[in-house]
Amino acid sequence: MNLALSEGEKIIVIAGDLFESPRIGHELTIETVRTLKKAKAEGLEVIVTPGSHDLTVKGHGVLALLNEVGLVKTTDFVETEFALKLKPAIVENIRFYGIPGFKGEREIEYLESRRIEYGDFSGNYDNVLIAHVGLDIGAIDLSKISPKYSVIKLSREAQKAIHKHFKYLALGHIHFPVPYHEFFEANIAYPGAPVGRDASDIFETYKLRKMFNTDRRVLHVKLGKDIPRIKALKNSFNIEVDVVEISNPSEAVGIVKSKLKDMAEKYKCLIIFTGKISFEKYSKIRKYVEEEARKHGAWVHIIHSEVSDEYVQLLEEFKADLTNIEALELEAITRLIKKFGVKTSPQKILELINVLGKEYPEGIKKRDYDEEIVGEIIKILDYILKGEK
Ligand SMILES: [Mn+2]
Repeated sequence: MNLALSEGEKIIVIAGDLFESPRIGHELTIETVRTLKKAKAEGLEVIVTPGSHDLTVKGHGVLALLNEVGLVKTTDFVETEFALKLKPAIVENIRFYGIPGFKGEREIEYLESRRIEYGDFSGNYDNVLIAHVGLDIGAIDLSKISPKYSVIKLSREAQKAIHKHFKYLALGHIHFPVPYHEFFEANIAYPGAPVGRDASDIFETYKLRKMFNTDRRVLHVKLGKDIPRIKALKNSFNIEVDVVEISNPSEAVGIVKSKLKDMAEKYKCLIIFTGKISFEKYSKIRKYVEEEARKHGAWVHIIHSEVSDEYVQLLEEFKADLTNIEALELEAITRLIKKFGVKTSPQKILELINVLGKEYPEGIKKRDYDEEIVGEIIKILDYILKGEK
């Protein structure tokens, strides 16, 4: 809001996933209403196209509520058997069409097969397409940023069909800024998430600052006669991130303390790698480190793996998150098998849990898969019951 006002602009576009889920709690709803009321009082219009996280099957999420009371304008859509029909939201001389993010990424299918009905392009309007979709726009190889980003390159025909009508494509869904430059001319771009939603995004913020020498942002888009001119309004959004590797347990608290002491921003985030420490010691220092973070009002994310080459090259964050969960599970299992006197290794029990937690892959018959899983479980149980280590 403030960044828009500082540029003298009156329209804010949110390209989806304003919220983590379509049904948020009352606290956040009230806070959002308050913020949007202020925006309205300042003369700001907020246009929102729902993202995959904002949508419910029947479209009754909190975004619909905000639209109903006039605090935002959501772009409308109807899915028919053959097509996605869009109804625009019009503000001043701009007509906004919006492609929402569906579960299972149907939106990209609609774009590629050109089964989107936009309706009206007449009159003296600039047409803008807001799209919550994972598109490869050629500016950067997103698979190198994180494997969580799956993007698809549209065929030339599909691209042509869009750019024929639209002066600009405001994209959402990808949390990394693409392109990440400060000034550029383009008819398509991802601003990226201003803050983000999880440890992986916080780590991306760190990488963005250290390796790309830039920051999180919103985009200021000037629709001129030709290709729009874009300026990145960079901002820390009050978030400070640091990364540290601890290789000696006795240094852990001291290092964390000194790192946190130097942080000046309101939201302090520290990502800690502990892969060089044995698992037993790791679970001990974790408690002390978390205690220290609480004292500083900071958020810490401890990853029990080593800082790898990948990290230097842009670390693949999901893997790190998962090893962390496994580490916590192992800790719990170790305690339980001691308590119950089970004679097996914690790794075997973890293996069992992982097999039981497998999801049905697509295109496989449930029954066949069940049989396969039962077979695997019997094998592991057999191993455990025979008391082998
Ligand atoms: Mn999304």
